[in-house]
Amino acid sequence: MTQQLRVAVIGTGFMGRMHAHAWRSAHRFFDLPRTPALRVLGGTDADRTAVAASRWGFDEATTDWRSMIERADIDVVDICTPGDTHAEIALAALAAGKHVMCEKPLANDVADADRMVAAADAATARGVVSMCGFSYRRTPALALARRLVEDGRIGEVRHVRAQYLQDWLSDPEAPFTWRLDKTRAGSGTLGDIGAHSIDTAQWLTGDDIVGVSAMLRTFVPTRPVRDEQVGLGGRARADAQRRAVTVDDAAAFTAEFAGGALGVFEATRLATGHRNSNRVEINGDRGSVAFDFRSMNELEFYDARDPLGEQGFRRIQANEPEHPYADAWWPAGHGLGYEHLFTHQVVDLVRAIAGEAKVAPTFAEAARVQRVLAAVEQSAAQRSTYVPVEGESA
Ligand code: SOE
Repeated sequence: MTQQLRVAVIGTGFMGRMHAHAWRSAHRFFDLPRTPALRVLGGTDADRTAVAASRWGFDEATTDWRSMIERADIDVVDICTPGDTHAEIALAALAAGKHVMCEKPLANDVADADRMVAAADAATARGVVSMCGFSYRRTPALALARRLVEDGRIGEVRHVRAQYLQDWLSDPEAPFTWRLDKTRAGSGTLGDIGAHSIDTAQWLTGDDIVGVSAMLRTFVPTRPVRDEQVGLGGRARADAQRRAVTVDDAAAFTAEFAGGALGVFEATRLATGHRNSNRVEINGDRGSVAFDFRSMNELEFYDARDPLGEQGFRRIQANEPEHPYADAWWPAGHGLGYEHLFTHQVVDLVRAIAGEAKVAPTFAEAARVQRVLAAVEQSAAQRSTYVPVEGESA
């Protein structure tokens, strides 16, 4: 067994659970230069955190995240909490010399994102690694798409088309959560899943969005407050209090890329019938790539240089040994799932911490996404006026 990498995860929701699974599984399927050890899980409710820590394989549980960061026996802090806490936790962890993984979006606003970038840059000089968890980059089919675009197989990029559609909020009686509170989440669908589309588009094309024209919409202005004792996803009582939603339900925006490509983006959590339809298509002058998470093991590739009589979108199963990450898992054709992306994310972070690979996305890349989010919100507030994206490329 290689030297241990002692991990503290903060957050016991969907992402805390998912990241715990990733830390537990990575070294069991990949040869890693360090062996993750799940030392301590941090949460807000003592009982719930203790139960989760025991089930997810942590040595300890705590409700005091600061105590985790001060410990000499912690090497990595993994932030899986609502966005309003990302900056405070990351700044403290980086100052303490801990490597940091932070869930997306990096922060709730550009100012916090910039503070996190400055702290990460300073910590890098001390050998401390930081990454933002845009997990879809670790999908083998999307990593193949990036390789094809980088290799010029689709030629000059002209169109980027991205829709991220969910429907867990399409029922107006779906209960209020922190994701609907701007002070906690920073924004709604835009920052939650629109951020994935923005990062995926910039990463796949290697090009930055430099300006947007946007609309945001909140279709359901208030939601019932669910009793704490009703489990997540549980129904609120019929006479429950209702609380004002202070974020967007849906976002639609066009985008201009530095290299001239035109982007069309849509993100919503009210697209009835779409549980988690994360789609992206890129059209170049020599071909196209298209991905739909609902068939996450496949990439559609169109090569305009194929003989005319043989042209068409081919569906590539990205599970062959030469596809990114694929050879650590099952024989070709057996496929991977959503959870594998997070294991791959841990693999890449551990290798970066050991100096075997460059870390990506950095906080600087994630701050670039934050700038696009801010420009979308500004444009929407100005009746879709075109708004340039401020700041340098990452
Ligand atoms: C909820 O919309 C959510 O859990 C996002 O927060 C995740 O980033 C995405 O991967 C799945 O959907």
